[in-house]
Amino acid sequence: MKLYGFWRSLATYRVRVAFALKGLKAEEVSIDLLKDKQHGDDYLAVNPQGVVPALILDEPGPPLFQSLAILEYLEESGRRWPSADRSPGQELPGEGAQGRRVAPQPLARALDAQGA
Ligand SMILES: N[C@@H](CCC(=O)N[C@@H](CS)C(=O)NCC(=O)O)C(=O)O
Repeated sequence: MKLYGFWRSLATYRVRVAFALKGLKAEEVSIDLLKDKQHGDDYLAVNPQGVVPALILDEPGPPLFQSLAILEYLEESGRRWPSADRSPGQELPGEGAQGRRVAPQPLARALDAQGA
């Protein structure tokens, strides 16, 4: 799958968290909102709404956009949460941390972008 997004986009972040929790991987393509790239013809061909995120599926079909619709797709396509069959406190080693570990990434990217 290919995820179009941007480091400071909260809607993209929401999808990234869902991917991390489900143990899924997507190739990420950055659409630089600071340079107005979301309104370029190339990206409008992917998402005519001109916002991120957008998700290209591995299977045939149009791109998905709207972060909550993407989360719904992940649920409906049968991809289960890693700990769905376990109670809190019975997670396998690393499962709980899997979701939490994504938090520092946008901050690190923001600091990189600012040359900090
Ligand atoms: N309801 C949409 C919101 C999408 C959205 O507004 N994305 C922002 C970034 S978080 C964006 O692309 N803004 C660029 C613009 O409005 O030109 C979703 O959940 O996907």
